[in-house]
Parts: sequence; C-alpha cells; structure tokens
Amino acid sequence: MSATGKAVLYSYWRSSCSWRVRIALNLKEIPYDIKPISIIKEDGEQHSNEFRKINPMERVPALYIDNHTLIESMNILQYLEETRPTPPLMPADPVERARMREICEVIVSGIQPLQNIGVLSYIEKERRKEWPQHWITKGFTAVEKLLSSSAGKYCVGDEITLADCCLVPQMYNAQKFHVNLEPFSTILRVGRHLEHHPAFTATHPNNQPDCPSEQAIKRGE
Ligand SMILES: N[C@@H](CCC(=O)N[C@@H](CS)C(=O)NCC(=O)O)C(=O)O
Repeated sequence: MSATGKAVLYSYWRSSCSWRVRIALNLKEIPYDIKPISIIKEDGEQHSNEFRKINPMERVPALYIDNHTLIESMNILQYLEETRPTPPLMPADPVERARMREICEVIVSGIQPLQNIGVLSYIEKERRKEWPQHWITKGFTAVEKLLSSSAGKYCVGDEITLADCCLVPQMYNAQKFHVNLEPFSTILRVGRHLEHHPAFTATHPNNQPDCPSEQAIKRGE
C-alpha cells in the first residue's frame, strides 16, 4: 500500500488498459492512489529500469495491493473480483460468465494489442491511422454481434460487468482513431448507458491527474 495505506495504480491517463482497472476500483469502492507513468515517448517511463522491475513487459497498468504488485489488466480485474466480490462484476450464471469473457477477450486480445502504442510504432508512419481503424472495426463487428444476444442495458444483461469495464475504454480509443461507430448501434446504446455512470466519468482519461490541461480546456472546463 502507499504511505496513505491505499492501493497504488500505475496508470497513464489515456491508457485503455489502465482505465479498465480504474473503473473496477471505483465500482468496488477500493481506495487507491494513482502513480502516473508517461508512455507516449519511445523512451517513455514504462521502459525505465525502475518500472521494468514493476512490470517486465514495460506496460501499464500495474496495481500494488495487499502487499503484492500485479500486472495485466484482466488478471488484476480477476484478482479484485476474487478478493472483493462486492459488487460482483461477473454474472452468477456460468453461460453468462462465458458470454462476458468472450466480449472481454475480443477487446483485450483481439483489438487493443493491435492498436497499442508500442505496436503502432513498429509499422510505417503512413499506416498508423488505417491500421488501428481496420482492427478496431473488425473487432467491433464481432463485439456488436456478441452483444446482439447478450446485452440488456449493459454488455451482458442489466448489471455492469467486466465486459463494460473493457468496452468503454475501447470505444474511447475507437473515437481517438476516428473509427466510424455508426454501424455499431448496440455498442453505442450500451456506451450511452455507461458514459454518465459515476465510476466511468470519475475514471475518464480527461479526469486523470496526468491529463494535460489543454484536454480539460477542450471539454470546456
Ligand atoms: N495485456 C496488457 C496490455 C497492456 C498495454 O498494452 N498497455 C499499454 C497502454 S493501454 C501500454 O502500456 N503501452 C506502452 C507500450 O507498449 O510501450 C494489459 O491488459 O494490461
């Protein structure tokens, strides 16, 4: 824990993987401090010797909690669910759980890694717009289809689950890369239900301590 006795989240304001964890921490009302890690530059803080000891994959997020440092956002979400089961962020029914994991996997394994900053820096500059657009559109086509049978108010039924913790940050990334979301009416509907939820607004990139002030100005603050 930090000097304040809280968990510590190593996070970057615009990181969708960090945002997933911020949402769950807020939904479960777990107190935490943010330790910002700037990942935008090729020589970003994720590559420092100090941070490599925290996460040998040199990526955010990492969470220090219960005297342990955990990496990998889905692993962290799972740990929080196992140690702090209230409110539950997984459906009780095994089939609904499986449906929820399908949505998480498509986003976490099938979309985000392909548009991660470290991956984009390895492709030619001219393709850095078209490439993420292609993979996000492909992945969202699958998510839309999955949601057509699983969604209620949220991704799976009418309770917020880990799938929602993954979907909203990925929608943010889709907008960042100017992906046309119009064909994805269910994704948009679920996103509208979640965007004003306090755990999602409090954890929004623009509300993070490391968000540059010009972003806040853009929002009219
Ligand atoms: N599978 C990892 C992915 C983590 C990841 O890709 N983090 C990104 C930000 S969302 C990052 O730190 N990128 C920096 C880099 O690739 O150098 C997780 O879910 O935590």
